[in-house]
Amino acid sequence: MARFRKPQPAFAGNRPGRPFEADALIWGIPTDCGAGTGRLGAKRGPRAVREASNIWNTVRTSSGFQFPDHGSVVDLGDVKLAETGRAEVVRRIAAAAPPVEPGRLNVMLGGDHSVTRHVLEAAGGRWGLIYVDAHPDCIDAYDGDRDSHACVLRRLVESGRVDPRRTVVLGMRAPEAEEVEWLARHRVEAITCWQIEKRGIEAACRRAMQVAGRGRVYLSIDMDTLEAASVPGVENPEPGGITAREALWAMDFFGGRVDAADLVEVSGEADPAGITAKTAARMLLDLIGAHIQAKDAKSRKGRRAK
Ligand SMILES: [Mn+2]
Repeated sequence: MARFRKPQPAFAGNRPGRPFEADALIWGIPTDCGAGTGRLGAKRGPRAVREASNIWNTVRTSSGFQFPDHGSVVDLGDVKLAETGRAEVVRRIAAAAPPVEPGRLNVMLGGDHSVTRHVLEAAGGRWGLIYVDAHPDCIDAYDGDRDSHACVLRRLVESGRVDPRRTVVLGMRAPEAEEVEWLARHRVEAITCWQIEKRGIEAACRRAMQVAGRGRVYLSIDMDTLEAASVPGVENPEPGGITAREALWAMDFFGGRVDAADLVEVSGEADPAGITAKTAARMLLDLIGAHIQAKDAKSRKGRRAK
């Protein structure tokens, strides 16, 4: 049985290709199975972001780099999910998750943030984690639910899948008291929006990479990190976030440095002008473009050395 449903349309109009020769892989998990702390709609996120990625005439990054000419991006489509039952959703994610391989940026499109946990569990190993989110998602249970998107980081540290000493929350501004206490106890570093305002986005991103580096690094982007005005279509909008410009800068910085990434919590329903999906699409273009540019530069350097 095919594990993916063909994307309609594919991300950034990319042509179908052989996934195992691609520079970047995109795949979606259209579910709300861990949501419920705010508005719903994240299951329509992958489709909304793909549609938004197809509104430009040429596929380029914010700096003008046109990556389809330099590298290949393959969109595998969405994991086929049963409408009922979280256990079945988790099982299907585990069966479909493409392996993370060196040099091929693996990008998952959510879905609510709970899917990040299942993706990392499927990947195996131990990871450094850059968790870009207004909320640190480390309460023990939300309304009795330990698999809620509000508990992701805590479960990942408990299972050993991520190393708390190599984990950093970036763009935090609305933690619960219980979360502040948990972060301190596990010595998980959090860089708040106030610190980003003071030190600048570059220093914040460099610090995040310094914490998470030395080993494989996963970048998880909850769109609610951005200022609520630029992302009205998320489940829990939070005022006071980073600007879209800072978010794009961060994508350009991280694209050549991380092994796998996801972008979650775009609500396909609560996005009146489609601006949340458009911002997300632009962020992904910059992330993937930076990855391909870094790969290009590395191979040119390798050729010169011969
Ligand atoms: Mn989150």
